[in-house]
Amino acid sequence: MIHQRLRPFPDHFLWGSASAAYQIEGAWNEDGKGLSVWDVFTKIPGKTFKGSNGDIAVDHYHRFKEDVALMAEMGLKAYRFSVSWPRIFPQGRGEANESGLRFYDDLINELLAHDIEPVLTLYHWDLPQALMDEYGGFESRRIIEDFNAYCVTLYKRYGGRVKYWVSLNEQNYNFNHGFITAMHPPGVKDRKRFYEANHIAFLANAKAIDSFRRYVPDGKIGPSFAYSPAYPLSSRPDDILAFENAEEFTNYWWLDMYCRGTYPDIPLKYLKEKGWAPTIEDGDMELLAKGKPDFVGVNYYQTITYEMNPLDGVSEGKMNTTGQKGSNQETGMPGLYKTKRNPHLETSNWDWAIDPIGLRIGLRRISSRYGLPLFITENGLGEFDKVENDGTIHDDYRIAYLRAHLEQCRQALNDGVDLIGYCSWSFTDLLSWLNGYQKRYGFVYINRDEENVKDLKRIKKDSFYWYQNVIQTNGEEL
Ligand code: BGP
Repeated sequence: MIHQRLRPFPDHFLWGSASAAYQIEGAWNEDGKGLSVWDVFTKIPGKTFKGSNGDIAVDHYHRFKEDVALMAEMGLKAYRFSVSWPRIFPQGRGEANESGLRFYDDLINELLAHDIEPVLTLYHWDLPQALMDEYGGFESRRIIEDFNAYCVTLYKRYGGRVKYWVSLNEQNYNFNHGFITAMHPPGVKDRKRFYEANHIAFLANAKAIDSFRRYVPDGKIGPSFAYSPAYPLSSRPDDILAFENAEEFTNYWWLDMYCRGTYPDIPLKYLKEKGWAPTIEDGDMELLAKGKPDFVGVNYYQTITYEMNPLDGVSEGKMNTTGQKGSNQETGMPGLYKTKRNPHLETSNWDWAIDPIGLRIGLRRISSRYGLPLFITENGLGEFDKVENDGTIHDDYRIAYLRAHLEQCRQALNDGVDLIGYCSWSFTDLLSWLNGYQKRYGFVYINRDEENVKDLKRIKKDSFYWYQNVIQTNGEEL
């Protein structure tokens, strides 16, 4: 679709930026916070780049006022952050920790005082370790009640001040790594357990959304989905079939459940034959039907290209977590699909394809299929940054990336997608779960690396001033 004239971004477009508790807060054992699974997992040798962890992260817990002041200086309209569940319930359930609740009170008040709309993520992967020890986290249905009680606590406390809420962040990505590649906690490789736990997470998500309707009737809630739209490697029919497989198994399995409350038929039948389908108990489908969101949160970084994978084909491949370009390996599901490098796209140093048009394609696919408003809750470029001798940081590659993606957002809006906002990933540099601190995403540089916490000084990059102007001109000057 080529538009002759482009309408501008809507007036109340949420120009934002995002983060997650474990990646920025630090203060891992302060003021009554309990352990999360990431506090424990990152300490297992070999799990993260150079053994990096979020013990101190970028010390946002102690420096949030300075960080919010920078957001205000930039003119940010929205800030997406997550609440650490074990900061609120150190044991996962039981009595709430008042100091934890107060921290987010202060953060929310600080944002509102600067006219920044808080966008609160309920779950960005930091499950209380206590619940993992007690019943295996998402492998037990007990988590549905505990997660709901935690969410209701936050609804009651913040519901009057926070309008936008994200339920689960990237359930697809997090569970894939938790139960298939073993790169996230609980570090399991078992497809049956993957689909079972994932189903329980859907139930927890639906229950939390159902409760939201009672406690925050005027609010808006939706999950954030890690959407990598699938492409076929070529027009060969079996590559097209591989791409269809990938879209159904890696995307619609989640999106259909969130938006329609059902699993797509063809993957479900296949999984039943393999013995991997989740157990669906009486009442599950009724609860899942209550989980319909107000918007779909889209975390977009790249498209993924697929070709057919034989039955004895590849299933596991090493992922580039070092920034050594070209070290990423193919992966797939035998009999369904395998990933291929797209010959038409450039990649980052972490081998992520750079594909702005893919964002427009993805937004259109979701919009056409489900007819819901969309909110880009993450999009950004992880790269090495260099501080010049005079203290400046010229991240023109990041500006180019963000600009190109925002241009496609505008195209998508003109196509008819109801896009309500855009949160870049991320506001400050932060811990990249598996890739340490050298894979930087922020508008604001943080002076630290894996070995050395240094002074954690905040330095504005060129992209800071660029995005400031984008917001000021409501996207007219990209
Ligand atoms: C998403 C996560 C974020 C963030 C981002 C960048 O999957 O929701 O928390 O980390 O990706 O990924 P990475 O840090 O692996 O480069």
